[in-house]
Amino acid sequence: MATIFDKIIRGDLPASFVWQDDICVAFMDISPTSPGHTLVVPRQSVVTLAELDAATRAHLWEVANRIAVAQQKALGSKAQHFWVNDGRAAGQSVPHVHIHVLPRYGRDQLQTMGRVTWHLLTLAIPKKPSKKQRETLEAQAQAIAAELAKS
Ligand code: DGP
Repeated sequence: MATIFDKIIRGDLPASFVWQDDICVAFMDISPTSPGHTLVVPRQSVVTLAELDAATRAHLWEVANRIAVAQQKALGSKAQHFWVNDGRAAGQSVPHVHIHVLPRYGRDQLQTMGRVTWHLLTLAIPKKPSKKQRETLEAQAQAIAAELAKS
């Protein structure tokens, strides 16, 4: 069965893309835990990292790292989490492997803890961002994409 991410990759659902190549895509998380929260997703629709070949796995991490650098330049983040819920029992809600690149801005521990808790508590609830939220995601995506294009 097609995952939400398959539908985004096919263009059947909207998303704010920061990167696309033959192997993977990256787009803004619909429910960001911090401003700029990006997902790196292989075009191959498998659930866990172990189901990918080594070259694809390595490519995903390379793209995730480049996105983190671009987030710092574009959005002023100071550090980031690379976060993988690698299977359902690890809290994965979309059964299509992906790396969260979650920017951190410094002095944001409490805010991030609150947002992570909210994120986990509401994972099962379908999200419908407002027009303004979509515009914010799109603006952040374009800023990150512009930095990636320079690198
Ligand atoms: P995980 O729990 O690791 O499977 O995280 C899945 C993430 O996917 C979660 O942070 C929210 C995000 N997400 C779910 N549905 C959509 C969607 O339709 N569009 C986008 N852009 N992100 C989504």
